[in-house]
Formats: sequence, structure tokens, C-alpha cells
Amino acid sequence: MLRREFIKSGLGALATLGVGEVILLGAGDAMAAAPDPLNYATDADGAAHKVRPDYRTATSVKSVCLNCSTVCGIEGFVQDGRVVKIRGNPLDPNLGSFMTCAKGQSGPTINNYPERLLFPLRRVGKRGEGLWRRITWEEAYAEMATRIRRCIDDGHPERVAIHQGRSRYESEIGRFLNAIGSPVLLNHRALCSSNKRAANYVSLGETDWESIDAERCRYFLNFGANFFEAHQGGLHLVKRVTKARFDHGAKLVTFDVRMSNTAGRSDEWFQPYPGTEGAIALAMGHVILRENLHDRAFVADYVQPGEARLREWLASCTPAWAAQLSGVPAADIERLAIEFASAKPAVAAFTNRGTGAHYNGFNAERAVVMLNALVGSVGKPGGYCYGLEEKLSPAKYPAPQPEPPKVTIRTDLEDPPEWPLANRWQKMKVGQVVYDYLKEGRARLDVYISYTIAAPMTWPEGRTTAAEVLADEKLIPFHACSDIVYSEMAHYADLILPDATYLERWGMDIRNNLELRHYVMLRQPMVPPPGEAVSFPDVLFNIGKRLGPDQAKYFAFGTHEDYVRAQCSKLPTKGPDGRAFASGFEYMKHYGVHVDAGPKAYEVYRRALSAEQLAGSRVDEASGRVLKADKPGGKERAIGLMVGGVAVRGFATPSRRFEIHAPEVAQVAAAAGMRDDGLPSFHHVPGLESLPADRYVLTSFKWNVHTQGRTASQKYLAEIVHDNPMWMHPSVAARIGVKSGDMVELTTYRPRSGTAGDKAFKGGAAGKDAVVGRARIRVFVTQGIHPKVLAVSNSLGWKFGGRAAQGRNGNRTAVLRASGQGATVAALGPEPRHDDLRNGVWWDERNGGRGNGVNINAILPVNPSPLVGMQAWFDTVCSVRRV
Ligand SMILES: Nc1nc2c(c(=O)[nH]1)N[C@H]1C(S)=C(S)[C@@H](COP(=O)(O)OP(=O)(O)OC[C@H]3O[C@@H](n4cnc5c(=O)[nH]c(N)nc54)[C@H](O)[C@@H]3O)O[C@H]1N2
Ligand SMILES: Nc1nc2c(c(=O)[nH]1)N[C@H]1C(S)=C(S)[C@@H](COP(=O)(O)OP(=O)(O)OC[C@H]3O[C@@H](n4cnc5c(=O)[nH]c(N)nc54)[C@H](O)[C@@H]3O)O[C@H]1N2
Ligand code: SF4
Ligand SMILES: [Mo]
Repeated sequence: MLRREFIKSGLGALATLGVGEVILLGAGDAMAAAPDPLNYATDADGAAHKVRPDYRTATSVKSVCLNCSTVCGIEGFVQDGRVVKIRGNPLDPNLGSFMTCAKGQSGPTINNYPERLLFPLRRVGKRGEGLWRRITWEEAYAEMATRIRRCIDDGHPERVAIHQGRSRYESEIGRFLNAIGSPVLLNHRALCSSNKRAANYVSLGETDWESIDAERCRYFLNFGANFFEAHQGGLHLVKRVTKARFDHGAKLVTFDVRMSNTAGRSDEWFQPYPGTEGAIALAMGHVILRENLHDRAFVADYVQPGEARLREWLASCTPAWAAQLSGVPAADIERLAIEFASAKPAVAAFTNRGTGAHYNGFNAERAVVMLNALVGSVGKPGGYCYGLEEKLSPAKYPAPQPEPPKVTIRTDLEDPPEWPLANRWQKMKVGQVVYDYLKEGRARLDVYISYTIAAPMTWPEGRTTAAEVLADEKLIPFHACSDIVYSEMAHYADLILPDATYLERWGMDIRNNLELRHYVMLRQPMVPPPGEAVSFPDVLFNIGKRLGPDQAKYFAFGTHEDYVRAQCSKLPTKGPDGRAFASGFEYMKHYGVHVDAGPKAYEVYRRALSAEQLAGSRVDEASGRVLKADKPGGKERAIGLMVGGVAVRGFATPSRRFEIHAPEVAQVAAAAGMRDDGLPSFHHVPGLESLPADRYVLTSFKWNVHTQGRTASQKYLAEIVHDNPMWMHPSVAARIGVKSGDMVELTTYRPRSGTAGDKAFKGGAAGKDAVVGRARIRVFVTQGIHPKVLAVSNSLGWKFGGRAAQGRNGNRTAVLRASGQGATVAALGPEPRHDDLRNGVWWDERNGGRGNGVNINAILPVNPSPLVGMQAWFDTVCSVRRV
């Protein structure tokens, strides 16, 4: 009866779904909904007309973009309840202009996407079947509260987990988990950048991310960052790098296995063999020392180990050695090292995922960062700088009181023992092993709450391991998913919590500032969320209020808006232009940004310790460190370093020096049964040392107009890029006899592990030819790629996410057939009038288009790198044949 009489079908029907009614959603669904798309409005008499935005009459709202992790300050123009235009907020010190990227411009289209999730939905039928009943928020909150309460009462609050992607709500989510007593906040950092962050922490101590003083820099050595298209803060860096190149002829050298837009715009581009950046950087270090081009004083005062030990260690890392490993000519390595060091101190050697997303990524990143220390560019104008306050500290941005105590228990899921450095400096976890841990019974969850993550699409083995575990009710008994569209993640949920988009919600935001001063931004709703969508922090707070008095007291402050208001309470009330405001919150609502005054964070390690800091301290003569106990009789900690008779801050490492040699890493590795000299020495990626002629390395990369799983549903962006043929060097194409446009079959293989840690994971090192998966894919033959590398972008090939993402025009009859459930539809709701997705998806394969691409993650293996656990995305061995 359920199926035959009451079921509505397709996302389009969501708009008219009544409480208690059932809807069928699935991979094939595509249907128009009632809301008019962007720039169309409905008159009082019901007729639709195109809106011609008149910015003079539009309301301006300052906020923060989140179409990628660069989080630019923005200003939205709102007319007739719609965001009709976005521009940059020049007060954002990083952006400093009205400019945004194409993704920033397209953001508002997701607000009006006809296939937004509008109501809480409860699964009926089997998980993953796609049958949903509309429920009220009260029912959703009650179910969540009951299940979480049960875990608390059973003494197992750690069986409640929140798994987040790019959240920006650490404080709010942390409060919720502390209130219920669970430490299990899982994240995506190991998929993203944990090797880079760990490398910066090991070397510099107090930052996970450099802030290159790019505008003043004279020489950029870029190891695997594609900042003209991607990169955390890419837009901010591009602007300054471009200025430096025009203003004073700064040179940009890029290492990338592929001619990215950054490589193509560089003065020189080199294609190293995958995973060999570490060797190249060490060889450059060798040349710099040999030529005595290092900053002798900086190395003597601030670097561990000293010069003699460095020379000894780098003696064998010759350009010839690195050339043999990397394929980059020794003469070039030599020349670049000399050019770089000769331009010191306004130079910067830096990385991103091209260097970090490898099995040896942690050491490779450290080796590159080391180059800045050798030439003394760390902290110098034009050099490799870093800020001091790059997090939302509770002291400055206080959360409402009372706050729950911090949870102190640990679990294997959020602190996996095989990767002892994963959580050493920052909670980076090892997100990609979560599903394997659940499958292997190493962890148990009763309530799994997912937020802004799309594991079946963006995770390695997404459509196999992740989807398999998500579908299994024994392994994940209950899954609540917060999303804005019906994603593949939402498909495997029991409860769908429709979220407000980043243009419809509150929040405080911050990132490292290339102007080297602390700043903060406010995200505020430009328009209210559609339907019954509720911002995720409010969902958590509403559940908290229903958990019982022990928890409810931490959520008595009100709404997320109230929370953010409290966080702004210590901000000034007088604006830079002299305007007065009633509160810090009103100040932030007006400007969107607050920047601290004061000097730029240059050479912070040279800052002298104050008399107050020195009170009660002593100097350890052997190491030169200034030691102090936090309380009388307490444990002593190094707070500074004696340099030239002055007690200075130094670096926030155990030695207070820039640590090229990090004894702690050696100790941790030894405890985990690995041999490590504590130096960023080079070890080849196991399995890549000598690839047979018919094996290649499969790489993936990001487009300038897409961000992982969040932009495919934005029609204008999908229109620009919807297809991802595999890049292939002409020599490979000739070998297997294909040309651009031909189809091939790609086969991927399991990595060969090297360490004790990863031998314990997934049953140990795989056999030589264990296949992960196979995919059919079109090829794009280009000189712009290393002959041993094949490259496929991520971000495409969605089975879910509505018509733009799926690359399918909407058509009612087609939808009903695609649903394949024989469902009769009671009431579909009004025909949308101006729905350019009905016929406007010109790339729909059924109309002769190219379709929506391939999801390559389905065949990429879970592959955490040693110690830190970062996913070694770019090490996958593959073979390819013509079909
Ligand atoms: N447009 C856009 N911007 C984004 C994002 C997005 O998805 N789209 N995502 C944001 C996020 S979360 C992140 S983490 C950043 C990522 O920013 P980036 O790290 O800059 O970008 P990726 O494409 O992940 O990887 C960078 C490059 O590594 C190259 N590469 C692969 N293997 C190797 C190798 O062995 N050696 C070298 N030298 N290079 C190699 C790839 O060809 C690619 O061009 O971007 C952020 N900004
Ligand atoms: N092959 C390959 N895979 C990669 C990478 C790669 O280079 N190659 N890069 C990796 C990197 S760097 C990262 S950071 C990860 C990121 O991967 P994820 O952490 O999965 O993040 P996203 O893809 O950004 O977003 C995931 C989900 O958030 C939903 N979403 C978007 N906006 C909102 C919102 O406002 N509210 C809610 N509740 N949900 C929202 C989207 O619909 C989508 O379902 O991907 C990784 N995956
Ligand atoms: S760079 Fe990222 S944050 Fe900035 S405008 Fe583009 S999408 Fe938005
Ligand atoms: Mo990322």
C-alpha cells in the first residue's frame, strides 16, 4: 500500500511533501521543484519574471564564502529575498579586494537549487533504498535525543560520533560532544593536509600553515601546490605572487607531475617522478651548504642540528643522486638551489598536496620547509613567515557560559594507535580508516552523525568500503546526515537533517593571514534557509536541550546567533572609520571583519621574553633553553632560548629552535617499531622505486571551478567543468594505441606497505597484484604530464546531488521510469516555470553530451602514510589498456 498509493517520487516532489508523506529518492531521480531559480521571481499574481538586479536598491550583507577552504570575506546583495550578487569584502586582509573566484560567484545558485533538501526525512524501508517519510523537527530531535541519551545512560557516550568534513564549527560541535561526554569527533584532515600541517609543527612548533610574505618575495620554489586553481588560500597567494612578479620580477618555479594552471604560469616547470620532492629538496640543501650560501648566523642561533651535523647528513644527497630518483636534471637542481639561496632572505620554498599526499609526504614536506631555515628566510620580510594567533581562541572569542568540561577519554577511532603523530599537535585523526575500523570490529558506534562529508564520493574506496559500511545497519546502527542536497552520503542515512547553506547561517571564521596580523570574520545569513532547513549548530543545540538537565544547562543560552553574539562580545565597538556600535556583534555585522592592530608577525622567534615571562625561569646551559615551571614545583617547560645573551622566544618546538632534527619524531617512531633518524631523510614510496614498463602512478587533482563534493550541484560550475577525461602522455597513448577521446580500462592496485604500523592495518601488506578496482574512462592525450603518471580529477561522477551534479535533464516521465519502483505519484506539486535544469543540462549523455564524468575515488585504495596517517592519494599504482 505504501508503495502504490502514498509515494511521491523525485527530488522535485520534495517541495510539496506533506508531513507523514513518503517520497522515493534515488540515484536516477531528477525532477524540478517549486522554487524559481536564481534571478527569477514570482509576481503577486503568480506570474514569473526575470529579476534584473539593481544593486542600488539591494541590501548589502557582509559574510564569508565557504565554497572552498580559502574562506574569503564577501559582501552579498539581496533583492526580493534572493542573493543576486556576491563580491569580495576588501576589509578581509587576505583578499583585500572586491574580487572573488568563479566558485564564489556561483555560491548563491545553491540557495535556489530546485533540489535542496527542505524538510527532515526519516528512512522507511531498507537503508539505501531511497524511501523517505517527511517528519517534523520535533520528531527528529526526539529520536536523536533518545538514542544519544541511551548511549550516555549505558555508560558509552563514546558510541556517539560526529564525522565532519570542512566544518568551521569546532567550538560548537566540541561543546556538544563535551556535553554528552564523547571524544569521537572525526574529520577529513588526513585526506587533505595532515602531513603538511605536521611538518610545519615539527619544524616551527606553533603553526600548521605558513603565511608567505608573498608580495615582497623574490623567489618562489613551489613543490606541488596548485595555488592558481586550488590551495588553501590560493586566491590570496595568487594575488600577491602576481604582484611580486610584476612589481619586482619575482621568479616562480613549480614542481608538479602535471601542467596545472600554476605550472603553466610559472617561469619554470619541472615534472619530478612522483613522490621524489623530498630528495630534490635535500639535494638543494646540499648545494646551498656546499656553496656556503646558507645564513650562517640563523643556522647557528636557531637551527637544530648545527651546521656540522647538517653538512654530514646532507653530504650524500647530491644533485646527481636526486636527479636519478626524480628525473629532474642535476644541473637544474644545482642552478635552482643557487638562484634561490642567492635571492635570500626574501625567498620561500613551500608545498601542498603534490608533495604531502604521499607515503613519504611528512619527510618530503619537512625537507622543503628546511630550505627556508638554511637560507634564513623564516619570518623575514618577503620570506617564509607565519602568524601567531590563527585559531579562534576562547579567551578572545568566549563561548556562552557555563561550558561543559573537556572530555578526557580516548578511543581508537579518533586516536588510532598505528599513527602516533596524527593527533600530536592538532586533532588530525585518520578519517579514512574509520570505515575499516568499524568493519574490523575495532570500534563500535551506536549513533553516527555526518556533517559536510561525502565519504562515498570523496573518500578512497568511497563506493566500496565506505558505502558498504554506511549501508550496514549492524556496523552503523543509526546514521543522521546533515546535508543541503540529497548526496550519496544522505542516501545512506536514517535521518536527513536539511542544513542551511553557508549563505544562510551564522559563524565565526578565521584563517592564516598573509598580512601577518590576527583577524576574524563573521558569517551571517544573507537570506533565511528555504523550507524547514536548520543550521547544523542549531540542530545540535536543540538536541542538547532535549537530553536532560545535565546536558540542557549547556545549551540554555539560546540559538546559534546568540552563541556567535557571545563570541563577539570582546570585540571593539568603534569602527576603523570612527562609527560607534552598540556591541562587538553589531560591529561585526556591519564590517564583516575585524583586524588586530599592531606590528606584523615578522621574526617572532627573535622577540625578547618579557620580565614577567622570565620571572622564576632558569637557563639550561647545555642547550641554551630558558626553562620555567608553570606552577611552583611543577614540571619545567622550555619557554625561550638564549641568543647572543638575550632571552628570546625562539620557536615553540621542544628545543626552541627550528627543528630539522626532531628527536621526538625519532622516539615516537621507535616506540611504534619504525626506524627513523629524526631527520627528514628520503625514503622512496614503497612500490614506486622501480615501476615496470606497463605500470603507472595514478594522480588526482582539483579544478579551478570545483571543490570536491560541494560544487557539482552548482549549475554554472557544472556547466564549465562536468567531464574528467584521464590525462595521458603521448608515449603511453602510443604504447597502448589510443588517442584523445578513446576509452580505456584503468586498473588500480593495493599499495605495498613498508612499516610495522601499516602492516597491522587492513591485514598487512598486500600482495604484488591485489586489484582495488577497475574503471572505464576517456583519455586526454597531452604533453603536459609526466610519462609515468596518469591523472584524473576528482569532484565529478556523482550519482546523486540532483540534476546539475548528475548531468541529467529533468523530465517527469523519465524520472518515474528511472525510479523503477512502480510508484504512483499522488501529487507532484506545481510545474516549475523557469527551471533551466529541465532542458538546460546540455551535457546530459542522453542528449549526446559528455555526461558528468567519472568518480575516480571508487578505485583509489585507503592508504595512510606512516606516523601521521595522511592519505597517500598520489601513490596509486595502476595499469591501463585500450577497450
Ligand atoms: N578550486 C578548488 N580550490 C580548492 C579546493 C578545490 O577542491 N577546488 N579544495 C581546497 C582544499 S580542501 C585543499 S586541501 C586545497 C588543495 O590544494 P592543492 O594541494 O594546491 O591542490 P591539489 O589538486 O590537491 O594538488 C596539487 C597538485 O599536486 C600535483 N601532484 C600530484 N602528484 C604529485 C607529485 O608526486 N609531485 C608533485 N610535485 N606534484 C604532484 C597535482 O597534479 C596537483 O596539481 O585546495 C583548496 N582549494
Ligand atoms: N581523488 C581525490 N579525492 C580527494 C581529494 C583529491 O585530491 N583526490 N582531495 C581530498 C581533500 S583535500 C578533501 S579536503 C576531501 C573533502 O571531502 P569532504 O570532506 O567529503 O568534503 P566536501 O566534498 O567539500 O563536501 C562534502 C559534502 O558536504 C555537503 N555540503 C556542502 N555544503 C554544505 C552545507 O552547507 N551544509 C552541509 N550540512 N553539507 C554541505 C555536500 O553536499 C557534500 O555532500 O576530499 C578529498 N578527496
Ligand atoms: S577562493 Fe574559495 S572562499 Fe574565496 S571566493 Fe573562491 S570559493 Fe569562495
Ligand atoms: Mo582539502
